[in-house]
Amino acid sequence: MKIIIINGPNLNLLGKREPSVYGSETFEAYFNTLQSKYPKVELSFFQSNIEGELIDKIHETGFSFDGIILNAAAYTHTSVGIGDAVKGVETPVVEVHISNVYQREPFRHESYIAPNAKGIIAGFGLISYELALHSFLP
Ligand code: CA2
Repeated sequence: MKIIIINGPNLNLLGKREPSVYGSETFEAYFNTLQSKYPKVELSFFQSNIEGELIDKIHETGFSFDGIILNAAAYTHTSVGIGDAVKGVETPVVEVHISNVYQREPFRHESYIAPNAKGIIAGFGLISYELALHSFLP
């Protein structure tokens, strides 16, 4: 089973800034733990701060992978382009957020991805990614 985690803008700062909101673990460290916990899953990871690169990666993996776990970060709330990319591919996409976006500012309550997502997981810290992974397991 091939699953990719795609992270959007500023998530490269995880573990380095704002630990009260996003925790103190880097994503690379969390990803290594996740990979070793699920050795049968072919797990890959991509992060970009650039909207078009995120769209390209959704296109590149969206017809051959079994699942996309997408934290589009701030682009979740602004990007018609990423929303359209999610709609346009065959691979199911689970929208993930580390924080509970519904406890935060109203602009974070909107998502251009949610209408075409398989499901949404928010508010469980980095464990949100593992919960999303579970949704793809047999
Ligand atoms: O809770 C999430 O996962 C978010 O997708 C994170 C985004 C935010 O814009 C969304 O509303 C919710 C922000 C990611 C920024 O990540 C940082 C991590 C460490 C330090 C600074 C930013």
